[in-house]
Amino acid sequence: MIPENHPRRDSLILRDKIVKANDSGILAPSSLIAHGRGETFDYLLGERTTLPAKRAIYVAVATMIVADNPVISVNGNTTALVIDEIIGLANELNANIEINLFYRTDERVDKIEKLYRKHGFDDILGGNDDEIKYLRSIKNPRATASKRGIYDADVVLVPLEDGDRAEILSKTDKTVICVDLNPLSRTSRKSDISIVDNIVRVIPLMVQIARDLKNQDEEFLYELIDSYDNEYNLKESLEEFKIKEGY
Ligand code: PTJ
Repeated sequence: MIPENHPRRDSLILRDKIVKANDSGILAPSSLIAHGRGETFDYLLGERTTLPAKRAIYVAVATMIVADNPVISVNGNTTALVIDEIIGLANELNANIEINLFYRTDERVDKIEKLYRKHGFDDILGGNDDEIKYLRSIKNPRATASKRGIYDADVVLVPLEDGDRAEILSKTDKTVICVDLNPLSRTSRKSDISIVDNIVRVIPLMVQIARDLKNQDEEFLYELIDSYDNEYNLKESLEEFKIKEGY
């Protein structure tokens, strides 16, 4: 039981979600380490959505709205932290959701698939029975993708992705959007739109922004997309880590 007035209550609630998800068998053992790393970056960032993160989020949503087949890739951590919000975003954007695990086992895939169904999302891709293809014919487990999902997608949202896969995806002509609290990671550096923020703040904000941007002209959305410079935005994201007095 986490006391209501605990100064780190929100952070402890997230830890609790991760611990429970781990007990349920949907996480890889190193997921807890990955979460801890994310926690540290978030602490240094001041646990807030920065201006560059907001800019990247707007561009990411606009890109997904104008896409033909936007796909949201999900792993254990993302599922543990924001399953309902991911489903909300997929519904808002008419996007597919694909299970894509770094430490893939049939058992974990099966459990995650069942969890999405239990939360009301049935057409989940990347399951054990799905048709799998290799991206750009690269015979590497990190290059596998669902034929109807990432393989065919023009835009892929990859929260908490590992560097190998981000690198392989960046070699395709797909637009890669990542959510990663580490602005120096290979994933952040290889993606086309890098959102340096916590997934628990990003996905709900994306849902809100999607509701707004869906009513805008395509011309406006393309202006947003074309004026965006990810390298510049990443530099600005890094600047936000300057530890300020009074933290
Ligand atoms: O479920 P699986 O098998 O696909 O495995 C998932 C993990 C996350 C274990 C796997 O992809 C992995 O090992 O990832 P890495 O290489 O540790 O990278 C995860 C990145 O996500 C790191 O840069 C973390 O800082 C970042 N991160 C962790 N938690 C969050 C986060 N970024 C945004 N929001 C978070 N809550």
